[in-house]
Amino acid sequence: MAQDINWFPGHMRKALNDTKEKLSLVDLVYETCDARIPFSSRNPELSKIIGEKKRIVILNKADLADPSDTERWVGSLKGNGTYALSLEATDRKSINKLTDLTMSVMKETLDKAAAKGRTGRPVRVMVVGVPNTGKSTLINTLAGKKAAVTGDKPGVTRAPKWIPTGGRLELMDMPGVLWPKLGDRKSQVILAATGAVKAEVTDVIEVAYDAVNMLWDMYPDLMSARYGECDSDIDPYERFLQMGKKKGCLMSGGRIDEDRFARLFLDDLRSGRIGRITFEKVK
Ligand SMILES: Nc1nc2c(ncn2[C@@H]2O[C@H](COP(=O)(O)OP(=O)(O)OP(=O)(O)O)[C@@H](O)[C@H]2O)c(=O)[nH]1
Ligand SMILES: [Mg+2]
Repeated sequence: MAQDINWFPGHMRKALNDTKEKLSLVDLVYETCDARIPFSSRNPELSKIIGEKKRIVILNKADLADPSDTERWVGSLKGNGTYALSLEATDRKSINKLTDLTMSVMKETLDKAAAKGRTGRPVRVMVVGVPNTGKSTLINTLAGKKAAVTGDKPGVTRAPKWIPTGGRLELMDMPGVLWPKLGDRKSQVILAATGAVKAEVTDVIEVAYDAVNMLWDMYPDLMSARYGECDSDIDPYERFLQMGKKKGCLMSGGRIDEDRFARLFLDDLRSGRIGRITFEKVK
């Protein structure tokens, strides 16, 4: 039986408290999630805190997700006062639609302020979301400079930080936050597989094995293109070993190095080498 994955260090609890405390300082919240797992990468604790505050849900890393699923997700998230769009935070061009949407969401507030003679004040935005969903990257792209630290692992940003963009936006970078109980096993696995959970707190073989099985069910063509054909009735563990063998992950005596293959597979998945995949479909 696989162990539950838990990762909720002190700085995340502090970040949740900071979010609550600093929310009144901002006009708007950008909530980033991972377009490959739009349900599991949204933190219910954050949602509760954000409450009625204006928010734009950003399905980031859209370049790694299945485009038709992303379109469906954006459609299903939008409405009832919530705004949603998909992005590639590393790409300046894809950011323009976020700036446009922000200005249209804020128009009424800015017009009212202008009527009282307060023109040109910056729109203040807090950027929140689960770890590794591209908050700091998005801020850097919006600011046009490397003002926030980024990294290809979760838990990079440790404390809130205001970053002016030099334009109409002032952004507060927040640490990524998870919540103490991370949903069911599938949610835990896809959060870990896509890199929102620190590798050190997971069993990489278990996570890779479960993710491999999910992807064979959902994207058999992409999987066989990268890891070779497999009999459709093959035992899943045999299939995992066969994939490891094909990728040359062998130990002395010809045994499969499961740990090395698991890491190789997760690296392929995170960097998009398997193809554009979305683990969660709109119901
Ligand atoms: N492919 C792809 N990678 C992205 C995108 N946005 C961010 N990344 C990568 O995702 C990783 C995490 O980015 P960060 O900006 O550090 O994420 P964060 O949400 O600030 O993470 P924490 O501070 O740990 O919560 C980095 O390696 C980025 O280069 C994107 O749209 N597409
Ligand atoms: Mg960050």
